[in-house]
Amino acid sequence: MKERYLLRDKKGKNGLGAGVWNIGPGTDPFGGPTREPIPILDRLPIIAEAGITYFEAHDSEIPITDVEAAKARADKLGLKCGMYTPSFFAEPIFKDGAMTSNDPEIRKIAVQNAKRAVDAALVLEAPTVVFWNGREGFDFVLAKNGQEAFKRLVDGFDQVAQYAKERAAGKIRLAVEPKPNEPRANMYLATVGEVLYLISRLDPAYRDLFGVNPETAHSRIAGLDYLWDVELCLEAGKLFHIHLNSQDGQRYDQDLPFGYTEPLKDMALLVVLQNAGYDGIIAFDVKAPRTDSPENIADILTVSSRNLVWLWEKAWTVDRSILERLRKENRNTAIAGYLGQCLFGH
Ligand code: GLT
Ligand code: MN
Repeated sequence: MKERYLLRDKKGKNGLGAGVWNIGPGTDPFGGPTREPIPILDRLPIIAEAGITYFEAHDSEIPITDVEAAKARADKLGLKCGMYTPSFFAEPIFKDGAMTSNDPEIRKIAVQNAKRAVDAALVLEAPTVVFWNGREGFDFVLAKNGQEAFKRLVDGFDQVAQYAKERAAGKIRLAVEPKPNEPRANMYLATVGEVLYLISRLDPAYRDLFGVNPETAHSRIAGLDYLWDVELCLEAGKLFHIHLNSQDGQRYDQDLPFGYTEPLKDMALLVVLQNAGYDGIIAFDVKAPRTDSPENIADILTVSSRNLVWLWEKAWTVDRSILERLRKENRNTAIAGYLGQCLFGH
């Protein structure tokens, strides 16, 4: 097997993570698969072979009935589960929201699924359960009472936290992943700021359990700067996990390879993570494009990994005292130039 990618001198977990969905069959909203779907557990060796240390999965991909088998397969490959997540976005029942559905029965099912995800994460020994806001939102004004919907989120997450605290205290943390739109026109928990606000509204007994899983492309889709979003999470002590990828402007969610569109900003982001001593998992949320052939399906992972390792090394070359001096001298353009110098190696 190929060597695993590791981030030199990173605190804590220094292997890289990727989702089993990252190497899907190549569908998009306008076209069916361009590749034979690979059975989920058969994706694990591909992910391991690509040099990844941590795999991530949804309950729809590795349901509770399959977690033992998945764990055994992963153990043999030396892979660990980095995060597990309930899929609230694919099931027709959650078409108008899971925890924020107007139907109390559906909200109950959402909370049950979330609790089951905690159980599955325990078996997989995943340190984090992520909640992505896929269907929580609205396409039509007044289809939901927004204030009520927010209270439902608070209530739902409090229930999940209570369960996680009882079942898995000290083993599992919960992280919410914001996104502003797609698949809904308007999504609740659209930004890091909203997620932090949500956490501030949770029962004080559970606030410590909750953090954020920011995704660089999601900030970009919102027209926000992902570096600031990550800094905000760090300032709040809430950076529990991170999804890296690239995004070519404000359009549909592309899940491009990390390092592809904004390498200078990506390097700066890594400077911030290094300075903060971030010790959690750095994972990719990328998507093998439908134009890639089956034999090259892992390119999306290896390209992202190599870019990350290279940029991580470049980030270490950034002399913090030079940055500090230029800040003091109020030389903003010179800072941009210095980062370019580090990036381009001159
Ligand atoms: C989905 C979404 C991602 C989330 C995944 C976890 S699902 O692919 O686009 O950003 O991280 O639920
Ligand atoms: Mn993501």
